[in-house]
Amino acid sequence: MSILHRAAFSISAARLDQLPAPTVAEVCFVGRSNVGKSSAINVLTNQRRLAHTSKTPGRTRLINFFGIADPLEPDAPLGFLVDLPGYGYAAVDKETRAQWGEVLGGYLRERVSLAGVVLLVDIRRGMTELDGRLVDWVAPSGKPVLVLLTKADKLPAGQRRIAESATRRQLAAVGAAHVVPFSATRRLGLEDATRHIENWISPKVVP
Ligand SMILES: Nc1nc2c(ncn2[C@@H]2O[C@H](COP(=O)(O)OP(=O)(O)OP(=O)(O)O)[C@@H](O)[C@H]2O)c(=O)[nH]1
Ligand SMILES: [Mg+2]
Repeated sequence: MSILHRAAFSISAARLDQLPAPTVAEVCFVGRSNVGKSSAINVLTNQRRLAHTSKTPGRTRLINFFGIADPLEPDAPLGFLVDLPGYGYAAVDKETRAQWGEVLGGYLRERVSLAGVVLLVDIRRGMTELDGRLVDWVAPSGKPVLVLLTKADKLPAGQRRIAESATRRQLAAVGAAHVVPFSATRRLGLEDATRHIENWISPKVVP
């Protein structure tokens, strides 16, 4: 069983000053609205409704923290999975969008407990300008990025591979990026993604 299956809701925050103290490793899920962030969290944690999913873009409006319980210390989590609101949602007014950009940018640049970033990109659409900007925010920190090419069930295998190599080329300048075609509905790429995220939260010590 994956340690990620032990995730449970901890807190929601609207602003950076409401986040828990940065004491344990955090893995955040970022990407455009409706790309499948909440669905990915649910399948990775093997829970159907841990993170709220919706057909309506812009559903996740708060920063939601899910704690991974430590079996030896039930009161102190081993780490957190963090579901962030999506960006690029046209129906959001300009001011809200600018505000959110600041919260997201601040979180990615300054959160000392951030161990790795899961960037979700719709496999049919590929990386957009906003996704590129996000990678640029993270890159200077040297933190690893796992790109999940979501909704891979919507493309035949050949096109999936083309999208995968195109994304790899776009990320060539980012040292620690790993690209995985992913489907929450078909559980595609699940093992690979799980291994990566587990290792960020609870690194395997290699002698
Ligand atoms: N076919 C298919 N649909 C998916 C997949 N993952 C998510 N979806 C669908 O895409 C829609 C959006 O999924 P969410 O997980 O809510 O997306 P989100 O990125 O959390 O969206 P916001 O919180 O609004 O930014 C829902 O209708 C999901 O059922 C997938 O792997 N395959
Ligand atoms: Mg969501």
